Amino acid sequence: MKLSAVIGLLAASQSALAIWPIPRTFQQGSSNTQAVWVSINVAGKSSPIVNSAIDRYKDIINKESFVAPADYKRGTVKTSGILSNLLVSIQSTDETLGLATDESYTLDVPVNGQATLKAKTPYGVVRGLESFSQLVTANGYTKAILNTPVHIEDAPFYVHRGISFDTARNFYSVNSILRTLDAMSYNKLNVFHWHIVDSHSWPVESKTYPDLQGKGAYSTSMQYSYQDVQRVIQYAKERGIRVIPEFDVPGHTYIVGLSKPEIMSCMNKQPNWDHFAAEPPSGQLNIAKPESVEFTKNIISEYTKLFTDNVFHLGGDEVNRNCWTEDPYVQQYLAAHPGQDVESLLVDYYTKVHNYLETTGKTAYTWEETVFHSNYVPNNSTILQVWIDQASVQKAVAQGYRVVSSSYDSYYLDCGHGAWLSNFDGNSWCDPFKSWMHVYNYDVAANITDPAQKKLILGTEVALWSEQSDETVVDSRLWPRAAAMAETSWSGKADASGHVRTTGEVASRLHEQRYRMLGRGINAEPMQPLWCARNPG
Ligand code: CP6
Repeated sequence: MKLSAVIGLLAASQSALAIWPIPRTFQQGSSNTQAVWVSINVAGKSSPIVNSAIDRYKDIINKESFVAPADYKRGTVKTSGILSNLLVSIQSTDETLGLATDESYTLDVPVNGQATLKAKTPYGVVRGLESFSQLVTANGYTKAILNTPVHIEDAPFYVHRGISFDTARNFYSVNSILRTLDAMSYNKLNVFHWHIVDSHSWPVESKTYPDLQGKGAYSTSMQYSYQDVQRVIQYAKERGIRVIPEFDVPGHTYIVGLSKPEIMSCMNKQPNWDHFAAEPPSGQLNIAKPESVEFTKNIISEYTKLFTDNVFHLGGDEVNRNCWTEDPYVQQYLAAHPGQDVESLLVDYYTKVHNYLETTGKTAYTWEETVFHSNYVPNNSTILQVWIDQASVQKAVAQGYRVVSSSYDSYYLDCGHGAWLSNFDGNSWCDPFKSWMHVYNYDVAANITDPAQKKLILGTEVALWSEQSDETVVDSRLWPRAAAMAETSWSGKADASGHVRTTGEVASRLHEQRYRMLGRGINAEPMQPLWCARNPG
């Protein structure tokens, strides 16, 4: 029998390892182990991250009596051993969270006795506990781990596995963000890219320019205080999730103009907004004014302190030239400065802003246009987030940049929800809806063969642009499609023997993960009739 056929059988049967995303390598046996009340203890040194993860997962495991839909008719399995305890150990208590964080772990569940979870760092424990929690299934009136002994050696394929989350077009409560972080941890995602401001609103507190949120938040309740942000960062950290903020400049900044009109160009042009911006309202920082650079530096100075991650996103997407070439101030400035033009002003702006970010010790993260649609050449430590097409990934690594892909064609989860502007024809280029299978099939490394170039691919992010979403729909917009990306980013496209997993092989396991998430309070949308899972094969 071909290996792919065997894997297909496994995926459709009850003996498949019930973990999403699937571990890189694992072996399992044919016994079952009773797991009535699971205690978890630490051997040797511990850390706050480890302790809080253990508390969390004890709760999840002992409260939850998850039974996969395919197992409803299984009945009670015979167990031949009893799990007495899970013993956790770490090599290092270092809680630094960043691109270099080691998330690997080894998990052993014997038929009888004590299970062990070994990791290099506290975050490996976080990932291993998630896997362990997914092994525990309801078994009649008790619980069991099936197919023991289980041996898992796991580590992520990509170091950067994230969600771009836009809280500017519509507002999300802190609670809905925390719930999203929980859901991310259930899928081993580790980057919350917080597209926190955009032209439509500025919900985050600014101590430097209080009017930014004073005039830019939708309401006094639709704001994130410093405390809120710190709570999100701490909650994320406990789940091994980095919070990377984006302050998108110089485009997508109409909202800044409400409090600082003197540094703006093409504010709110009507009715031909589309001559000046990708979506209304138009407005960009006036790059001919030194005050715009000063403003941006002050924003960077303030928020590099509030947001602790070592990476800081500076936007740079969808900059519109007409906004400046038709601005009377820019025209006057250029007339008085022969040899300069809008392109040189933009390079000058990016140079000053990126150089300033560097003085804070942080790494710049930026949309691909900063490099591909301007003459600016940032240094090679800059991380590019590409979204336009697959060729962008190839271009980025060929030029030596580290890259994260959010290809709109595969990873824009907002696509396919219809027009939101009265003058749209109803068929935007972002249609159609991206199914979980479409998301799963995307290969960020397609057509890249040079190992040195492959190494520059840091990972992937799905994007939830929020023109048509807020917390009322966030769970179903994100899940299970973000989980589909999570598996390809954690597990890679292929298994240990090189077989590229197909959507047909993984469907039932993702279906289970969707039910697991429902059980944990995440309203992930259905993938298929429940009947399919109850009548496998
Ligand atoms: N907002 C910002 C957006 C988009 C981008 N940046 C976007 C562009 C095209 C599509 C969907 C979203 N709404 N700030 C592009 C990076 Cl199809």
